[in-house]
Order: sequence, then structure tokens, then C-alpha cells
Amino acid sequence: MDDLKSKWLGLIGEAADEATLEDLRVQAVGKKGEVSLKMRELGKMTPEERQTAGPALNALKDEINSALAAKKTALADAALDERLKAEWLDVTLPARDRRVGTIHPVSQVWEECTAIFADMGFAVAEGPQVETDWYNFDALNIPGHHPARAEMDTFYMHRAEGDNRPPHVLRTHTSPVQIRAMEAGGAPTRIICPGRVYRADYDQTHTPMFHQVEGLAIDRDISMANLKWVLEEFFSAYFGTKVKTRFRASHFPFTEPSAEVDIQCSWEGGTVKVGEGDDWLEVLGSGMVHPKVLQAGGVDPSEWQGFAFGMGIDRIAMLKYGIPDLRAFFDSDLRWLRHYGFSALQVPTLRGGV
Ligand code: 2U9
Repeated sequence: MDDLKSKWLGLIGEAADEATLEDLRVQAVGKKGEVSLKMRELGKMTPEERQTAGPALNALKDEINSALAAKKTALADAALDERLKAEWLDVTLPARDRRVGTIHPVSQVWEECTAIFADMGFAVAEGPQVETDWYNFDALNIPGHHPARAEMDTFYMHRAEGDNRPPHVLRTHTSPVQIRAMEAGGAPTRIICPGRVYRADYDQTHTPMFHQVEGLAIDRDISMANLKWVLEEFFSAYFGTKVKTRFRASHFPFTEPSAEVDIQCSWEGGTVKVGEGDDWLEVLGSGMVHPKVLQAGGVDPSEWQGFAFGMGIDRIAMLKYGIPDLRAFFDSDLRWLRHYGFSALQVPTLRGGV
């Protein structure tokens, strides 16, 4: 028995890792281990022999189990010491750079416009950016020979020879969305259509892709007076100060009568201030929807009438933030955004600071 004891306690003492220790446990006190086999032999012994061998084997088993547990703890402690020695952290290293981003000013203004018009009961309508020339031109009273088609510097989609589908264009305004909305929902209606539009033009105040928000209100007795109220409400909310508007007679194929709308402003030292002074700044086009356009949208012009307007989101964003070159919106980086006061992770400010 003493031989057994010194053999197993010796081996346990020398074990270098947990796997060896587990092997030793199985070989010594496992089901078919040496000590367990010896215990099975107790049955063959005389009662006298059993009386001394039984307790001695039990004591040996307990001692081996205790030695296994103690060695296991010692091995774990040693492993932890090794790790603590090997792994360390230099808390004096500089921190990693944070990735910064911000919601683009045009997106902020887009959302702000949507929120202001929503307050006045306008729902948002959206539509495709690739349109048929019927929705983009004909339905808006701009037939094939009309000079406005050429003026709009339209991007035409490529058509393979033998492709008989109607010509498709990148929409030059969001007006086709209103035609589709009238077709789908009829009258009365009150919608705005914010979205991307495309024209082949590039200079300080034009980019080939820009953003518009157009509005349409149709009912039985809508007038230009309603249009003026809606626009003054909008500009006052957007610029955060009472803004007067001036309507000048104009011409668009899709509205009759038509008006270009200016907002009150002042020029001081080369910067424009909206809502004060004696100057005027042109910001949008508008008018009463032409009967032919109502008809194209499936709305009966003898029963319904309405106003429509269109403005450039980028343009009113430039005005609010004093940005002189439209191109800066689309090929600039965060340094430029910070210069104009757009901080990282800024969320759009809705009306009333909501
Ligand atoms: C329907 C009927 C009429 C929308 C209108 C304008 C006048 C206009 C320009 C402003 C600056 C485009 O972004 S811009 O270059 N827009 O002058 N837009 S009336 O008239 C509509 C629209 C849809 C069914």
C-alpha cells in the first residue's frame, strides 16, 4: 500500500500539465484504475484481511484525489503567473482615431423641408429617377418640339438598336412624381416630392445631379393666395424669421398663370441675409397647374384646380449656410463640413428644435 501511495503521489507531484494530471487520475482512481481494481479484490479477501485493507484503500483513494486537486490548483496558478508575465498593456500609448461622420447638409435640409411641409399637411411622394419621356415631358405639357426639352439639358438613356421601348431619361425635375401621384390617388391631394434630379450642367451654381423639392395641392377652390401663404410659412420656418415673398409673372409650360418667387433679403459685405432689407432673391418657380397637366394625371380640370411649386434644395441650403459654390457639396470632405459648422454626428434640427 505504501508503494502504491509513494508511486502515485510521486507521479502527481511531477505532472507538468493538466492533461498529464487527468491521465494519472484515470490510471489511479478511474473506473479501471489501479486503486479501483485493488478495491474490487476486497471481495476475495478474508474478513480479517478486508478489515485492514478496506480502510487503507479508501484512505489512499482520498489522498490521491486530494493530491490531484492540489496539483490542479498549483498548475492553474502557475499558468496564470506565466500569462501575467507574458501579457501586458502599455496604457501610455495614444488612443486609436475615432471614425467621424456627419449627416450631409443637403440631407439635413431635405429632412427639414419635409418636416415643415408635413406640419402643413403635405405628404411625401417618391418616384423613379429614370423616367419615360412621357412622364418627364409630355404629361407636363412639354411636347417634342418644345424648347424647354432642349433647355433642360437632358441625359438620355442609351437604347440598343431595335429596342422599341419609349425613350427613357434621367428625370430633369421631380414633377413626374406628381403626375404618378395624381394617377394613383386622384384629387384632392397635397404632396411634396423631394428627390434627386439630373441636368447636363456644371458651374458655380449648377451640378449635373441636384436636389429639388416640389409641391402640389389640388382641391376644388385652391388659389394663388393659398400658394403665397404656404410659401411664406415655409420660408419663415426654414430661416427662423418672418420672410416676405414677392411674386413676379413668369412662364412655365406646366403652370398657368406662373410666377417666379423672390424672398426678402439684404446684402451686407457680400453676404446675404434673408428676412430683412429691401432686396429680393429669386428662390423658386410656381403657378396654378395647367389644365392639360391635370388631365394627363387623370384629374378633371373642370372640377379641380391646384397650385404647384418647385425649388432647389441645394440652393436653399447654400443660402442658409452661406456656401458660395454648389460644387463644394459634392466633392468636399469633413474639413469643409466643419468649416461651415457641421459637427460630426450632428442630427437634423427639425422645426421648433424637435
Ligand atoms: C405638376 C404640375 C406642375 C412645378 C414647378 C417650377 C415652377 C420651377 C424650378 C425651380 C428651381 C426647378 O430646381 S429648379 O431649377 N422649378 O420653376 N416647378 S412650377 O410644377 C408642377 C409640377 C408638377 C404635376
